[in-house]
Amino acid sequence: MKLYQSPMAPNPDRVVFFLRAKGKLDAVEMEEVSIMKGEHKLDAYRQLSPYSQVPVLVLDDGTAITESRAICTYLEGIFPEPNLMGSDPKEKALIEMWDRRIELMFFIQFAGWFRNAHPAMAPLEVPQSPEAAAKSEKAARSMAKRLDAHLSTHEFVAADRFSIADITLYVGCGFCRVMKWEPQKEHAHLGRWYDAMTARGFAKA
Ligand SMILES: N[C@@H](CCC(=O)N[C@@H](CS)C(=O)NCC(=O)O)C(=O)O
Repeated sequence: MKLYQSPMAPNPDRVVFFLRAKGKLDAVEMEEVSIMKGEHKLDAYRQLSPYSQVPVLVLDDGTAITESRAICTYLEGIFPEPNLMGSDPKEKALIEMWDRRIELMFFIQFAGWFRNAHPAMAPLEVPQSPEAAAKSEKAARSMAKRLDAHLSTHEFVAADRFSIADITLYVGCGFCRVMKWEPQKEHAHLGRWYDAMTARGFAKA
């Protein structure tokens, strides 16, 4: 099984951190794809990822799985411990609820800001739009505030325990540095939670 990933890119990091949290990083062969060199647009890579996105997990039978969360669902199935996606219907639903909220209302909003505003993204986001950047920035900042309020009464993002939802938020917060924004420094509860996540070590190379 091989994971095509790009260091520093947030979606691949979600999968790499998930594997590390499972203690299974060594079970998967890694291949680096340089987005900045356009390697994800080459024909051979498109055979695996038709929309030219990273990450992709290629199974030993050749099946290619894209979408970070779908890859994590597969990994959760084959490496069930420690459980990171819920162990009963209620937990599964709550963890998915928070993971999707974070992905849709924070992670993707931040990406919209970054892609439309950062000069390094100009070749990938054509044309960049200052209006789209401003709208996405506002949405990401507003969700950070909501997440801070949630974490003022919760130790973890979902289901009172460590889960994939914590990993998604952690990757998202860390990635915000590319726009010189650290929501975990701006919001005390987010900051407390972020430090606790750092101490768990799943983000350590
Ligand atoms: N929904 C996809 C998003 C994947 C994605 O957007 N990956 C970025 C890297 S973080 C990418 O491949 N960008 C290349 C491009 O936009 O050309 C997932 O969850 O895996």
